[in-house]
Amino acid sequence: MMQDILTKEESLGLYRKLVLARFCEEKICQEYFKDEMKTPVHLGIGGEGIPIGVHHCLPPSTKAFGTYRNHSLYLAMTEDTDGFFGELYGKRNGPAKGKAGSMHLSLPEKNFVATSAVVGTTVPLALGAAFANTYRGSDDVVTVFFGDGAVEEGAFWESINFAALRRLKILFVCEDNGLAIHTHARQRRGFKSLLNIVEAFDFYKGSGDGSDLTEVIRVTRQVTRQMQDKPGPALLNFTYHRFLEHVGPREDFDAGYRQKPEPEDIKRLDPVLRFEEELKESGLQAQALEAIRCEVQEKIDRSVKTAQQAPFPPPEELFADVLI
Ligand SMILES: Cc1ncc(C[n+]2csc(CCOP(=O)(O)OP(=O)(O)O)c2C)c(N)n1
Ligand SMILES: [Mg+2]
Repeated sequence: MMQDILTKEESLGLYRKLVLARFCEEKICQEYFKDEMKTPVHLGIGGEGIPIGVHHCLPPSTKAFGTYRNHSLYLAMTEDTDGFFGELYGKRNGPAKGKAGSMHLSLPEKNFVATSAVVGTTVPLALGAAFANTYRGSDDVVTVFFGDGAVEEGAFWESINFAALRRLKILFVCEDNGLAIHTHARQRRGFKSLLNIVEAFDFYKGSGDGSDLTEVIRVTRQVTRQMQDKPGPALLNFTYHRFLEHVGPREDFDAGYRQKPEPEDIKRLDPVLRFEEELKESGLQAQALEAIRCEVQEKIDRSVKTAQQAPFPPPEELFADVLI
């Protein structure tokens, strides 16, 4: 039950973040065809509950790393819609002054350290940050989000090994949609259970339905408590349904590699509808939720206008802030 683990204030804050992430991506879908956003977009519709829920359970000093499917994490950690859309439009008011685009969003001053288009690549970076914490005697946790495709990268297993060896306080979070582009996990993997293998490395572990924000929070709290009591790494695996194509704003069920969910399944697969249902069952008035939705939509519309009107970085700054 939601009320057993979340206060009313927390639930409303979480609903606001869910709606913020969802509405931002729906806005991208509406605007993308104008070809003003010069960036590929990997939309996370269906998976928003995972970064939002995990982030909710960790103290603000937690450094986070992620993938190119990073919008919900960025928004959960920063709520910075001006910077978000600025970056997507390639404008100077983006956190990377328009040079990163969607796939490399970061805001280190908010502990959102790095995301990348290269699969698995931020896993060893997060490991380094966790090692640095231990080295300095800091109690902070580091968290790294990655897709199930990253589990087939060598860097993932090397990182798991070192994290276990040094008992690092690092939380590995697999955002498991069962797909690497169009290829299902069963066509890619020579092993049966990721969680069982990782347990052999002496890890804390947890898993659940990532479409259920309350469950994400319950499982994450359990594991982070264990990490606090006796330092060590943990792996969380949350499943979810990717509603849209791998990259871009459309559905792609006509591509034939998977089936469109039945209408009666949508309520279960959609984390926003699911959380909304729970909020109503807990006695929250529909008007309170409507007020949040309106406020969030207005904020997003303002940020998109600001981004459209913002200047591009000037040509003389082409090589500024770039490592070459
Ligand atoms: C090292 C590397 N290999 C291959 C690719 C091409 N590629 C881009 S996304 C992707 C699938 C990754 O799937 P997953 O990690 O499950 O993330 P999802 O897109 O499902 O969120 C691949 C193979 C890449 N970007 N980087
Ligand atoms: Mg995947």
